[in-house]
Amino acid sequence: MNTSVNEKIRNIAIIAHVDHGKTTLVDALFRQSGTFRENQEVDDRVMDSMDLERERGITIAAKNCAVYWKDIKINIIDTPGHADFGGEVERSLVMADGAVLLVDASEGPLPQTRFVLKKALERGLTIMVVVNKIDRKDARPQEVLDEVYDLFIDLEATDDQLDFPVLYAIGRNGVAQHTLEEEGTDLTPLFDAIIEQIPPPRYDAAAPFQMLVADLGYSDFLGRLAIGRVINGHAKQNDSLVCIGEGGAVKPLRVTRLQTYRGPSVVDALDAAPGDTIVLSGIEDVTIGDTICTAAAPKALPRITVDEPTVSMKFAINTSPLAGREGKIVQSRKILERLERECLSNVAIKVEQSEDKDSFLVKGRGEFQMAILIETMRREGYELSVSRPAVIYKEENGKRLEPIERVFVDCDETFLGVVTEKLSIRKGRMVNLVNHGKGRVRMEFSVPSRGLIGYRDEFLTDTKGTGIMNSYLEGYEPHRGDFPTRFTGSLVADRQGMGVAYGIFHLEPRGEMFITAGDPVYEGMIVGEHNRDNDLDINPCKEKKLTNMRASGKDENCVLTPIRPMTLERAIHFVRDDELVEVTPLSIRLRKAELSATKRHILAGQRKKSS
Ligand SMILES: Nc1nc2c(ncn2[C@@H]2O[C@H](COP(=O)(O)OP(=O)(O)OP(=O)(O)O)[C@@H](O)[C@H]2O)c(=O)[nH]1
Ligand SMILES: [Mg+2]
Repeated sequence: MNTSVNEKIRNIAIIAHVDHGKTTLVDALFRQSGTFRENQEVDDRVMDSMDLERERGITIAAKNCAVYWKDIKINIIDTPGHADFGGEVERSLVMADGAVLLVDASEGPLPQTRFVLKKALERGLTIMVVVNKIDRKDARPQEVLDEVYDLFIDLEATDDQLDFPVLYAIGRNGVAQHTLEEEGTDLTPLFDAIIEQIPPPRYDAAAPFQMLVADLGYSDFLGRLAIGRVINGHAKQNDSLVCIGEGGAVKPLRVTRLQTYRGPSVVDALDAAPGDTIVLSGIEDVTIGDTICTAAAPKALPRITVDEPTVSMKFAINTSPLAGREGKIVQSRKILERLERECLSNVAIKVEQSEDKDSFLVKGRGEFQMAILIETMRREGYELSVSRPAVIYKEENGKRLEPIERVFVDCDETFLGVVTEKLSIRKGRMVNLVNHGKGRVRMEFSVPSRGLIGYRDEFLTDTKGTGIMNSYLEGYEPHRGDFPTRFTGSLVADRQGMGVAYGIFHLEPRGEMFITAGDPVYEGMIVGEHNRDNDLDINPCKEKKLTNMRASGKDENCVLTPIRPMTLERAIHFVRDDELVEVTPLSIRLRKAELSATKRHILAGQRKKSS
């Protein structure tokens, strides 16, 4: 092998726990490298370009971009910090030679810091640590840095890896500095450190063109785009190449267009150079992990592997009596096609046909990732029904093992009791408790993943929005036994019709209502949460009987309690195993899987008998 380096390029991924300031830092890198015209109006968090990313204020998909510093091109991948999108980080690290690990100067390393750092160390990347947000009033940068060292040691970093460069930054102000004492003025120290510390890409100068596809895109003009890093060699427009798919199938392709990154967008490239990240068009049938190379030397690179999915949900056609009224796309074949398309570009998602023809088992990294996929689909016009997320068990020596998470809780000590109680009902065990004596406690639990589904919302309510909870997948353990997913029953409509103020008003004492006057209902639809633990069939369409002796105005006096909007996430967490969420572009409804009250009663009777 004739190893050379491409001094003109650096490839970095920016990695961190959620909200530690990755995307904001990329904004500043753009601004200070002259990516934008002077006076150009640019939004905050440019890289969060998807609608849902902007609405939620979080990064969902890892994205490439590039800046120039002193004639050197720095390819940057802005990655998501939410654990459910961890697959995106794993996928993007194959394009990088180094990683900038951001750590919030107040929060310190958190579970996803651990996950992303572990993945980066495993790939042998050179790591730079940036203690970010040192402007926070509660910043404790020195302590945080110590915690980062501890984390490296805990992850068995080599001596070389432990010798990481450190910078302190206020990403939002575009400032980085080497020490806490100095007063930084801009990001020059960070740019320089990237150029000096991150190794330039290495390649085999004698090898022909070879590229690893790490992402897919789509353009109306160019069709499917294969995005990835050039490992060796060069390529030009019109070159005839081949793509090696999973299993070794070789497909020919002609390069119709070559592009590389400049700022957040792409520009045409005459030549794809080794080490650079390129966007290649000319092949429709390509997936992440494929190798694109020359026909003369068709050698596949190792495929991209990511961690296994941990939760699954059933996606099926919408079979409610209201099906097909609000969505454009309703057929199961279309739903399957859409899900298969998702699998192409979303490496952490897998789809399987389930036993019945009309439903599919979708597997992913967490219920939030699932909710984002469902939300994306409903915005595209799909209607479907989805089940409660279930964790994926493992079988080992005939024993059923379940995923266990290590949960870190930081909350006011007054909530210690309620948090501990709720987690122990869910078969969680406390493993550590630290009371700093300042009114706040830090607790550590080991909890089955299935106990955490839907618990986050409750946790926030229980701690009055002030608690912080983080977790990571610790491993698998023997099943810890059953516990109820919900301690309340459902209020179930017993007929088709429309919610009436009078009827709903008189049901309010029974529990929290999900519908209001004028909302359509059907038999088997869940219209509220029952205060008791059993389901109750009720009639929300009931009208006041009109009598001749009508006291004026009395029947209009039903002032309904305002309902909390039913969000997709709340719905997914609410439903039990015998219930479904009906999703359309306009509505989120809850329903019993079996709509007929009679059939449900027969089923319940049978269950009682057999138990
Ligand atoms: N105080 C302070 N806040 C910052 C700084 N940088 C970013 N923030 C804030 O931190 C929040 C999260 O910023 P993002 O850039 O979206 O964080 P992120 O790491 O990209 O988040 P994900 O991609 O969702 O993991 C935003 O409200 C920012 O305004 C900083 O230097 N100081
Ligand atoms: Mg981000």
